[in-house]
Amino acid sequence: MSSNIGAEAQAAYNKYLDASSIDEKIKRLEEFLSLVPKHKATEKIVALNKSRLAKLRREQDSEKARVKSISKMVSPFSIKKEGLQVILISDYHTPGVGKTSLLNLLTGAAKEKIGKFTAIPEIGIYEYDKIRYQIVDMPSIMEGASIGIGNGKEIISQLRAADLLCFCVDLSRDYKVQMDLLLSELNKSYIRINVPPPPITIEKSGSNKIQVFYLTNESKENDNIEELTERIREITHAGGIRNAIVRVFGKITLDHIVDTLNSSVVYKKAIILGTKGDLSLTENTFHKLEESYSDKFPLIIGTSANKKEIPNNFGEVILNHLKKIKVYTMNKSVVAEKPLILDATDPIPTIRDVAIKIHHKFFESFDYAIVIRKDARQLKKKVGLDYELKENDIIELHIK
Ligand SMILES: Nc1nc2c(ncn2[C@@H]2O[C@H](COP(=O)(O)OP(=O)(O)O)[C@@H](O)[C@H]2O)c(=O)[nH]1
Ligand SMILES: [Mg+2]
Repeated sequence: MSSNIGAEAQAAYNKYLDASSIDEKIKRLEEFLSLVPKHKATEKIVALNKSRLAKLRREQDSEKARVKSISKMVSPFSIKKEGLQVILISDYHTPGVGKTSLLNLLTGAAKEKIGKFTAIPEIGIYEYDKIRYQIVDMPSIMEGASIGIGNGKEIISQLRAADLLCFCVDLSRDYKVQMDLLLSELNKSYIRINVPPPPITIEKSGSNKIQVFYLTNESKENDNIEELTERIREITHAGGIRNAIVRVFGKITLDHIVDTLNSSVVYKKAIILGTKGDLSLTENTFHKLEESYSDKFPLIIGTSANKKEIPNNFGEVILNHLKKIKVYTMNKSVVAEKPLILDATDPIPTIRDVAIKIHHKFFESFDYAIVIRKDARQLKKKVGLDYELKENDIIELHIK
């Protein structure tokens, strides 16, 4: 480069030539352009390097856009939910407990992943009675998953969306070690298993105090109500809420109050699937597993992927366990092939739920519904929005 650009500018230019990254190049070139004396003799050099700088900036922008689009790419851990989501989980161990084998047995998916370590979820669709169950085979849960070990955060955030968790327990190993790890990591991640949400609500209010109401007879049977009310006030206050209406509907513990204040807490239904039931002595282990956990887990099933053993009505079993029922809609006397799944827990589902679920217009312009119930005295009935539904009802909605 010509000598009339000055030593400082020359030094900056040399650094630009040596720079390896775009950011560094841009920085050095900007430096050079600010140092170089602007006169006729340097005109061209300045223009040339301004142009270089502009190009580098464009490159920098497109690089930034690329990085951004990568970070926006859907993570393999964020699973698009389809049908009822059933997630298989287990502790980390080699060889594995048999999750992928179960996934394959139910859905035919991921055969090539059996016996291999999988770092991301494998997914398959299991269909029973025209109901689709999305079976998710999660990577194993390691000790410390709740603080992020082994993609723990990603795994656990998915569990929060599940309709059902299946604790897969290898019956040829110590079942307690496996159960303890899963229960402990989930509990630390604020996932409560097979317990209903506590009978208490805490609602922020405008008033300048924490008011506590006991709204049912059962709630009035809590020990020492005066002291409990004081504790509720203290805990709610410590949780950062100064003005609230607290409603108590049943017997509660102090942990219930803490959980109610913590919006991260979720309540999930879970079952246990004992695996490798074909191996020796596993029958004995299965009975012990049942004895130890039947209080907490109302459904414990023994399986063997190798012998293709899993209840052949597995779909029905889990639908019942989830306390859901299926009903069918009918349009111009044609019954839909696919059922509609409704929550059969309190309150009992009605025509209103079906109307809302299908389309809001059915609810807004509702006139009447025809319900066909095969084992009822009156096969066909004309009913209103409040009519309570039963499993396998066939429903035709009529709008005004
Ligand atoms: N004997 C027996 N072995 C099984 C069974 N299911 C899985 N395995 C074996 O256990 C190992 C781990 O199985 P895999 O399904 O990959 O477990 P994952 O790591 O939990 O997904 C493999 O070698 C399987 O062949 C079973 O029902 N019986
Ligand atoms: Mg696997």
